[in-house]
Amino acid sequence: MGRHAMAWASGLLALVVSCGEEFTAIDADGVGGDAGIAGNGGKPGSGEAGEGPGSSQGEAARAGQSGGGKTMHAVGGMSSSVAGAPGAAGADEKPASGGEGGETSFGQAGSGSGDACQPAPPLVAGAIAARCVIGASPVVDAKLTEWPEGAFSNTLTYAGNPHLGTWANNPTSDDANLSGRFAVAWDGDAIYVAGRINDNARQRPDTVNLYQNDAFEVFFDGDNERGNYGIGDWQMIVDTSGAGQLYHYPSAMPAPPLPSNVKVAVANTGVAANWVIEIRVPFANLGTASPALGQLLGFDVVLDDADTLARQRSLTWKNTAPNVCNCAAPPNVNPCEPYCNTAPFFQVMLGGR
Ligand SMILES: [Ca+2]
Ligand SMILES: [Ca+2]
Ligand SMILES: [Ca+2]
Repeated sequence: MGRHAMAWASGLLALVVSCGEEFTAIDADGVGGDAGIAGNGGKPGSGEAGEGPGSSQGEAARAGQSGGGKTMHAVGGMSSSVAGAPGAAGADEKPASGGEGGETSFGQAGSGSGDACQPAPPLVAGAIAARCVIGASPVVDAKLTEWPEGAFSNTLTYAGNPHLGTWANNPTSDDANLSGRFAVAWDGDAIYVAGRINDNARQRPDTVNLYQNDAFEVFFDGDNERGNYGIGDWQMIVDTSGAGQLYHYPSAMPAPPLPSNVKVAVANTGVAANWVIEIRVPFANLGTASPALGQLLGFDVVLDDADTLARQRSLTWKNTAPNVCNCAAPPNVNPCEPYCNTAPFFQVMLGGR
């Protein structure tokens, strides 16, 4: 069983799951509202009615993130701050403006002769480029000022990406409900990922299986071998509290916490339940200790959204076969989800500055 199956069996929702079949969700608590997340190619649910700001505020308070407050979270030896969720509807997220000055932008240091980021390799087909930041590495503090806006060109939306769960099929409301953008960078020691996530209601109902919460998942295949999960293959999950887990299919849930040398910081943007995340993963953890210009890693991103219940919808950046899932134990011949097998991943190339 994959993690979806185990999760549904243990949550509020009683359901039967086999990867490749549609999920059936039952609202066991009688509250109503959303149906659970649907299976691959799943059916539309009951819509988004009832996911108002009041629900957001109430759930945020339960998670210790009530409006206006600051909560400190230590993750992987780093502190991260999460401001409270005001619960107000808003436009596209913007990074918090306070205290973000003075950081070096990419491309403003280390250029010129002898630059380890040169020459920039040509982008390989089927890959995105991670920006080389040797000499100007980002600080993992959930302040994304050192990430140029243009770097966030990788998007996840209901209209544009594989998705599961309950959606309105309305671009405006769906994008406010869950959407995101991310950027990737690298230096000689680590790969960095920054994300900007739009959400309308913050929710953290599950402290055991973090993907049931509002969460950002990053997948790596360190040597790009693209098969069953092995050494250097990662699914890391970070929720809006800054807590993180490292899942490794088909290992049993709950997944262990992230290694202490992985740094994560998250912050609320102050608009709706939108949030940002910044991640640093040492290459050594991915089995590729000597990164080089032009090197390829398997890579993928998933966004999870819980608004009134445990996870109600998700977006997957790359998913090669969403309707023919077979997440059976290895050998996994036909994976549909990046948590089953690294084959559905896209690639990130270690690019120039
Ligand atoms: Ca930063
Ligand atoms: Ca949402
Ligand atoms: Ca949410």
